[in-house]
Amino acid sequence: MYFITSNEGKFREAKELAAKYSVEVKWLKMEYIEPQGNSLEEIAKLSAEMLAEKVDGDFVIEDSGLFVEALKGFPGPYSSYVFKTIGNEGILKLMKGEENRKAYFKAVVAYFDGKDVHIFTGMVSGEIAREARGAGGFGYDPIFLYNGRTFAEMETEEKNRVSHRRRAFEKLFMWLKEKD
Ligand code: ITT
Repeated sequence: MYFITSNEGKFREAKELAAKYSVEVKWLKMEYIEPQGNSLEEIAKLSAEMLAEKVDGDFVIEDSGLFVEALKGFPGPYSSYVFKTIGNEGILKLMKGEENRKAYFKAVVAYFDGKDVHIFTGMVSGEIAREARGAGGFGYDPIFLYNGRTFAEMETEEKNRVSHRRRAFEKLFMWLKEKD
């Protein structure tokens, strides 16, 4: 199946996960205009419905985000824009002096089977680090602490064992297997 995304990091992780379920995921590198929505679920569903009009066959997309408790869930559905604008340094600045560092990543995978859109979600809880650390991963990984290390300090394989993306994609792959 095709994974439509402009984000190489997302694709790399999904491809590695898919291989464990003998699913082949191909990259359809494409940036699409995301519809407005209040939740990742809503945005993912609307995006998949929009893309279904343009793309032949089945495909998958993923909308994800970082939700910081002390910032009342910000950047949440706006994670992509916030990353491109203020980035990790901006989030660290907003969190300066804040003792509650709790945050979670959420991923919403929308699979279009040629007829209907199916939604699968995954989450991982962690904390916002005090400074950026690590050179791996992508996006907010250098500031997301999980068990004392940032996601950017882990190999893809290790991050894939616990990540929001893994949990969401695993649900999709299990569902596909059961359907066969
Ligand atoms: P597409 O919409 O083209 O798939 P995108 O990067 O714009 O790519 P989103 O709209 O889903 O993706 O935005 C998610 C944002 O959250 C984006 O800035 C990512 O870098 C970040 N993000 C998502 N998953 C992440 C992860 O596992 N680690 C670090 N940052 C992540």
